[in-house]
Amino acid sequence: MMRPRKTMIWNVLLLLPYLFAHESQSEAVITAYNDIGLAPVDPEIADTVDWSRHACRRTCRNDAPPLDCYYTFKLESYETMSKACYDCPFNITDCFRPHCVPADGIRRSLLVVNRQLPGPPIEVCQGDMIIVDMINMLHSGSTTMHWHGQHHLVSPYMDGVPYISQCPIPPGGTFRYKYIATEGGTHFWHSHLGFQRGDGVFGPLLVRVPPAVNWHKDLYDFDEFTLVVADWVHELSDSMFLAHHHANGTNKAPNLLINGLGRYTHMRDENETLADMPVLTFDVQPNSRYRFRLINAEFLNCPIEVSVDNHTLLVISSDGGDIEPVQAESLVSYAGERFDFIVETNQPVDNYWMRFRGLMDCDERFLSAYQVAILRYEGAPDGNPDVEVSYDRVRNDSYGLQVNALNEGTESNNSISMPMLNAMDSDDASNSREPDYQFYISYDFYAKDNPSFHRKNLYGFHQVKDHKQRLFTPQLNHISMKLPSFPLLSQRDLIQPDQFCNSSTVEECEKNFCACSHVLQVKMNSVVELVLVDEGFTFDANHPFHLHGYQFRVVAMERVGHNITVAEVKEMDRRGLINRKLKKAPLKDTVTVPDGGYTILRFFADNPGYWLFHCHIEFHAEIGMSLIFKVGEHEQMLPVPPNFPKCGDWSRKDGHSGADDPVDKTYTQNDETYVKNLQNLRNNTIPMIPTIPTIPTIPTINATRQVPASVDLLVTIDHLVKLWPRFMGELLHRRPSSASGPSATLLPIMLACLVSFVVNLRSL
Ligand SMILES: [Cu+2]
Repeated sequence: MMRPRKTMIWNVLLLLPYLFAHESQSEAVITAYNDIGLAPVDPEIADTVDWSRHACRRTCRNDAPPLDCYYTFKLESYETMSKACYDCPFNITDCFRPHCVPADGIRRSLLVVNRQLPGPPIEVCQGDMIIVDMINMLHSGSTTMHWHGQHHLVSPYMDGVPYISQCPIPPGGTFRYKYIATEGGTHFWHSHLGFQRGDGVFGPLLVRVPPAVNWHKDLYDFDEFTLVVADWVHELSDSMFLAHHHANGTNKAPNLLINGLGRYTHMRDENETLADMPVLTFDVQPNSRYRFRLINAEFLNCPIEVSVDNHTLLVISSDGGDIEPVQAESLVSYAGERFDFIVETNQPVDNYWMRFRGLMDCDERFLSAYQVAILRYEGAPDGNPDVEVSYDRVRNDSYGLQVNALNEGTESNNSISMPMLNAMDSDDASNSREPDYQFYISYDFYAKDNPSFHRKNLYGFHQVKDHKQRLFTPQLNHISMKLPSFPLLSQRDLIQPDQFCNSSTVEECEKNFCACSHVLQVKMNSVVELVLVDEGFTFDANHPFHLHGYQFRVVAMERVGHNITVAEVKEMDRRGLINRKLKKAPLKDTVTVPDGGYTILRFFADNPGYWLFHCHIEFHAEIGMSLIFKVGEHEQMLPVPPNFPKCGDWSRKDGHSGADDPVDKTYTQNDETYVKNLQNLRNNTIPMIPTIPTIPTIPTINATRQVPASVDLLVTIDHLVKLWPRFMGELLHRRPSSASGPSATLLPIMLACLVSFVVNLRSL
């Protein structure tokens, strides 16, 4: 068994040749700026510096040394169209003032990093050290930041998942994230706590690679355009979540934002002047090739169809994994996915719409959410393209097919699904070795009494007066994730032997609601195959799945029908009806599964730790649509960094959450009241702090603990013995002033004790 230190040294040694074996070749244009961020940036100025001019945003050269890239992120509650926006949009330049978050012109509260939406871009070269001081300035609410697409082979504690890799950063707290940008490509950072991503806590994380390892460097001239797509609602997502889940609102987005900009309705000032909000505009030169890096930062079920009028998309990369280029008419991206495509400006000088069309919960059955940006050729007038734009659009299949179409797999002749694409990187253990493990992970929305939304016998799922009040629960293998109260990776010594569950340890979860810490364990360096099955009985839905710590190969994807069962997929596989495309299978970290179908993934488990696998729709992940891969044994996981923050449950009687009594420990002041309170606490004369339940074992539903009858019997005997002399005394020395007499008060008590005595004696 390899020791942690040895594993770390090996990881670093393996990384070195990858980072430094470069040879000089051609480069795409990246405008160089100044020297912000080569040293820690003072929090005082963090929300006024222009982070897009960070010194680490540069042309990546083969022989250049890596840089240390510093960022200061201040997370705050904020407001769109605030006083910082002055006359926006009636004076368009006001919309771009510092601290103005225009969004779509509709005022709402939101969360921002450095008073920007999206937050500051991180743009580095592969091998750079990224150092982010995350300052939580929320009044009430903790946070963590996840670096979606980075695997953290030597920094698993930096993955930013609450209760898995770290404790939430409390309000007022700061946490320094520090890791090497190892995975090249288009990624993003986002909060991994609650619905904060939906409220605005996200931003680009671009890791450019030097020419020697850039497969597609000759296909484009400019690499400066990023598209961050967000589904946008007009309230805080916490209240939207509560309203929807308690049958008082919708989970549908009315609008989309592209790089924080978008139109919704015409804006009107007090003089009844009309104006439109600004939309994102890309100024391009004719006859050039532009690489666009598309990031889907959405939080609801709103896949986005992207197209550019009169232009084709040359799709070259997804989730940082380069693919053999395919020409497409359009592409569809799901929450958490990234796509890089090249647009060649080979059309007459003009303005052209880039269209972003919401599908599924964003489509014409609901609120028809769509947004636009403008591709403006040099020499074209300022203004909108002449073409009217609406939610509807006409596909032009003579340009090529749609890539990654909604709920279509390899069975479709009208689209290019992920397994049809070929990876540029050579095959590896993940797709050339037989799998050591195969896990079926099935899901649907289930009619269950999930106690968060339905209480059996009070307002149970089948009991509520209106069918519309029924809340179906999405679950993986009929289990809802229940995260522990401490991070599994950094406080792994606290893990109890019976803490984890999976489908092999729970019973009757198809009928009942089950919630526990859902963990699938695999050995280091094993090949893992995941068969994801979207049963698709309840709704015609769609879920994108994201795996932390790894890239996987997408080896199969098919829609079989409107719905399907795991048994049917197993039978299809047994009969050889499932075709795994192993050779050159594309590498991704987020993938969709057709509703009523399956997607099959394979990964090589060489990154020890606890890694989350979850639906990237926040409303689903946050109510338990996730599970955890435990890769390797604890001693194979990297040692915990010194002084790493700790957290967890605490109660006075809870032995395992800390042997020391924190009340004793924190007592230092000579305060009389404090000492008295402390004594009272010890004498149990003031109410105890309520005991927080310890991590439940599996299954979680336990009957209320019964006091044994023998204990009750002893208590009753005790009462009788104590009451008897008093009863007899008062009976014998009856006082005339007492009208009712002792028997009137003591007799019922004595009788109750006798009845209790008999009952307890019988139940022994
Ligand atoms: Cu989902």
